[in-house]
Amino acid sequence: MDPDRDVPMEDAERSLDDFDSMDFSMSQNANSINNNNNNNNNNTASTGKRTGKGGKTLSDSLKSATTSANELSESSKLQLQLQQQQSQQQSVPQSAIDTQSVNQLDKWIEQLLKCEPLSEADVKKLCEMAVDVLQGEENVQPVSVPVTICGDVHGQFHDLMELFKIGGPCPDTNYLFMGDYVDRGYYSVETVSYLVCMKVRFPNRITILRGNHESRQITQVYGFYDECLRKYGSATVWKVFTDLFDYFPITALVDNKVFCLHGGLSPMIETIDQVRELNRIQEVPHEGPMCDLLWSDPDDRGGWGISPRGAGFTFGQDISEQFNHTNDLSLIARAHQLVMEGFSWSHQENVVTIFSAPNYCYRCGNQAAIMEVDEQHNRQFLQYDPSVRPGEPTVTRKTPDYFL
Ligand SMILES: [Mn+2]
Repeated sequence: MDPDRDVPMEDAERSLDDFDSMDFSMSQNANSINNNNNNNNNNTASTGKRTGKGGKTLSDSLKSATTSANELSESSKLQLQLQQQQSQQQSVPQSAIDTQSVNQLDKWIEQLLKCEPLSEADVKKLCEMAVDVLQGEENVQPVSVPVTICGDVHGQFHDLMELFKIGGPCPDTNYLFMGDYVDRGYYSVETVSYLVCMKVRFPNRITILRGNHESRQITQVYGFYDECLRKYGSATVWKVFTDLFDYFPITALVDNKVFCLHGGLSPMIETIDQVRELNRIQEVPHEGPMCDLLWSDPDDRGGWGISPRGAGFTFGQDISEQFNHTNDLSLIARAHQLVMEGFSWSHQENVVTIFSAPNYCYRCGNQAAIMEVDEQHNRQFLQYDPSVRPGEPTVTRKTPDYFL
């Protein structure tokens, strides 16, 4: 049985009323303009690459400006050149990261690697940067091979570190995560902070899709909200992250052949183009195609079925075969269900489930896995066991079974 179905509807409606992504995205824009201005100043000062049209360096130009008889006109020219360079820089796409941001991100990543949460102010800054990156991505985000595809992480930060040991460090290895970074484990804050940092730092090397737990409603019940309150003393960090979750892409398409998403198929979606038409920038709805993509599960029974989770559907092999045929796909890769070996084939290899939280909830005894897809589209599964969590007592708390 799945306790996710027991979410109180009143909470859901209240949090939908609280939704104010317009305000948030407007403040992002204001901030990015400021950042760009800072960048220009920094780049001019630090990179030393600014040369005039005749190949003059800045100091050459300044020297000639002070010694030449045409002092005024030389310095005016220089000013004009600098202005032109600045206006050119302002047209650079926002995805280009400046030196200052790289240094800041590297500092945050170093802190998070020690499993130390970022300050509230830093989380706000990080999420502002992340909105700029994620709003440029698509509902069906294209991803190239080689890539390593990962399933649920659920706040098990030390096991996420183990994942990167097994799969290879990012950005040397490209990663695609299929959602459910928060809830259940004790380190949702550190886990989602780290993955979002990596996304902003290496936007073309890591893709982070949305899972059904990347939601205001679900996180109020399954741990992330409480963890934010405990670690920060207020709900601000929870608010900032859950506002960011609205921007996460909902599916990815690896080399036009492997369709990746958290849950599964929807009776309202026959083609991948129909996914592209959805408005994803919102809280995960209670029903409809976007809900189904994040909630559905494959099933041994054919056709569509009612999901025991209370959201999404179950879908049979006939549905998977038809979807893969219609869209010229070789595979649907998804997460969302605990599988004891960390991966599990279904529907005659039309669907694979990948689960990357070993010993889920610190008590399930399962292995975790990730799936490498190489340039020739060969697939290899890497399995791993839980890592040691230093200084933590053995868990005796009862956690409800969730995946049956
Ligand atoms: Mn899930």
